[in-house]
Amino acid sequence: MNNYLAVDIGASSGRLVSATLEGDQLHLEELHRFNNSFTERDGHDYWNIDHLLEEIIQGLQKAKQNGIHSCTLGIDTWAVDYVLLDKEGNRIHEVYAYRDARTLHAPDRLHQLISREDVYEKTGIQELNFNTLYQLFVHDREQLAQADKILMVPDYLYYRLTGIMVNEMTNASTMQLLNVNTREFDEDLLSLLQLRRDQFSELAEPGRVLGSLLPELVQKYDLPDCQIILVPTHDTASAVAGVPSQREESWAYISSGTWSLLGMERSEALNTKAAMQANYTNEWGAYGTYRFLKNIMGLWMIQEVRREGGSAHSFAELVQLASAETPFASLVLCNQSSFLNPDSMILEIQRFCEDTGQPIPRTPGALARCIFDSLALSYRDALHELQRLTDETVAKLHIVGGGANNELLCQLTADLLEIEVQAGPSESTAIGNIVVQLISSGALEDLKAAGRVIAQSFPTRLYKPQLLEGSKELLDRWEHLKRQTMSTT
Ligand code: ADP
Ligand code: LRH
Repeated sequence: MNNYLAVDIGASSGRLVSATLEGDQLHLEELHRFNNSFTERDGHDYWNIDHLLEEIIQGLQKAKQNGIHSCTLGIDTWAVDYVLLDKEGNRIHEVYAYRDARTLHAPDRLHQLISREDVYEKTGIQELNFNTLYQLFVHDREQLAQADKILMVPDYLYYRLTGIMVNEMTNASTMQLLNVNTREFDEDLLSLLQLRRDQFSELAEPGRVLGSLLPELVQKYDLPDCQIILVPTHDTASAVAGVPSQREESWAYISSGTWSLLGMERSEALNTKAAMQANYTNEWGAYGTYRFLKNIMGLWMIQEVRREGGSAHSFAELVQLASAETPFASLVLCNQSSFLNPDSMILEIQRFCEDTGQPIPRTPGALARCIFDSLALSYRDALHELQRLTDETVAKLHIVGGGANNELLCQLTADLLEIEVQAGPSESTAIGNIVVQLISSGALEDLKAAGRVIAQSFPTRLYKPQLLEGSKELLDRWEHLKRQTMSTT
């Protein structure tokens, strides 16, 4: 039986999973898991990219120890971060983490040279100050000029494993440098950054067989014989390919991890002015799809609260503690930039509540409750915007990713959005990575068939909307909070 391996690295953790397909049943086994985080050095935040490579090698060694001698392998990670390489293929800088504060004001500066409207019309990508476009805009000019090639993080990992360089499309689209009409790099944006097209590699479609592991790595570390397949290397692209939807009814998703990415899969980009004003994006997906979605601050907020508390509670415990708290006691506007990378998330949440005259959440349970309530209210706004912009009515919302384990947040989402929520699988990203390998090898026909197999193979939980007492007052308070905050920022 064929073994399909997925390396899936999110901002908070990475894993290597192995899968087999038996009839219509996909079996998944996690072989290796590790933490991921960025660290601050000399005032900047960096990823430890060498550590990630070591973890991938360790995972592959475990695969061989588990009897996997030959397999296919795909890699996905978070988006927007990049690596500059010299002519010899060596990295010429540490890899900045997208939350690094150096880009906070970059959009305003860049848009003195080209308008926001023009960039959105070209790229269809929402403005997030950490997009590669803005990161490269503030990157050291000399290093940029020296760069022979610019790869995204997963492209770099593929390169280190195979010696082959490509810019995989789904992740490349998050650079905000691709033109949605030509589906190539936009020359105006490249020249604005003083970059040349040849500093990037070929734009490659997911599904392509890239090559094999470098023989020296196989020998040195005793690795399995792996055929390397390009998957949707942007984790969110893989996550959406891993949704258990047969793509029939009108459905939307929340890819719920470090970020909450709420949107729809579409066959065309929607880069209208209204979409730009609502900050909706058109990221490229597998097989010509687009993810029309919005970034919502997500579970990063609880990750930070947990970390500051010395990781004394598990995520499941924090959900339990939150469930025992008074609902909707204090609310925060999650997408405010102050929550992107504060020195202390706890203090930032407390400051927001104090400034807006709300009770100050002080315990882990109260903080968690405030975060989950506020996220669910943000999802409500985003779903309404999504339906308005696409002129579609969403019949079902899939929640995938680690956040699908959060029963409180899933139920709150069903109640506030007044929609059926199907939660799971929590490993949809690794699953999406694998189904593209299955489609590539001919074992599955397309994403629709994949959705059916995923639905049959992994248990999910259905949350039906329940009537929320006092929802009118709550929604009035939420609207008031938005107006109040707008007038003070
Ligand atoms: P990423 O890929 O962005 O690193 P994941 O999809 O792995 O993120 O999701 C991680 C998040 O999932 C955690 O921050 C946590 O909030 C949530 N999570 C994971 N397991 C549980 C659980 N058992 N109960 C509640 N929440 C959970
Ligand atoms: C989620 C994610 C998201 C991006 C962000 C940088 O992990 O890839 O889709 O916006 O990280």
